[in-house]
Amino acid sequence: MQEIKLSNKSHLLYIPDFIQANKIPSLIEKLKSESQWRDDKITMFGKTFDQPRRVAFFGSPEISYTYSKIKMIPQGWTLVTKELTSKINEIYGHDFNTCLLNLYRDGNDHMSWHCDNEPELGIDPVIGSLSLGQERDFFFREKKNPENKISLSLQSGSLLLMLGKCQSEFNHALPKRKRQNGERLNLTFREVIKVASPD
Ligand SMILES: O=C(O)CCC(=O)C(=O)O
Repeated sequence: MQEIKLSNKSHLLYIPDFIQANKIPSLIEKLKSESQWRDDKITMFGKTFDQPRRVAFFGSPEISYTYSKIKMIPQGWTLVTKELTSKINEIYGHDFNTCLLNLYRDGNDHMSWHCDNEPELGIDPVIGSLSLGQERDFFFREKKNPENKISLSLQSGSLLLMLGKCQSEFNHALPKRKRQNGERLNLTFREVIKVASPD
């Protein structure tokens, strides 16, 4: 386990081998086949684009989460998403109650700069992020000083925990990569503390 300090109030825990290597291929297949994948559109600067990844969202039915301006209604837990969430909660003492899957089909799929600061997550949310498949670069950039950039490489089977003020002080992104062109599955774990309004 590696602790990475981003600032006095923001740090990361990186656990490179959270999932044993020989378990990863069947886990990826199970997660892919049991997910109800969404291909959403995003609007930026008045133009509409295909979201550059596929997503699926798991949690209890009363929870909804508005992410990238898209309201996500969870499909019920599958055994595997429930077990992974419970395992992380037990080991690291969190209360994650949702799991968002991001499927990056190739190096062209990506995640733009953002932070996870939606009101449903409360103040200073902890975010867990499990990576399976293609290793990809992952960046943090300080909001008040964008020159301060930290780069990690997220290996298959690794778990990253973003702690403290990571979401208020930093943005993060998973850039396009020509040389990291394989498929990658990412699971992000959040505790949604407020049930969103029905509209
Ligand atoms: O795919 C990743 O590692 C990043 C996912 C992410 O930033 C998010 O879901 O908010």
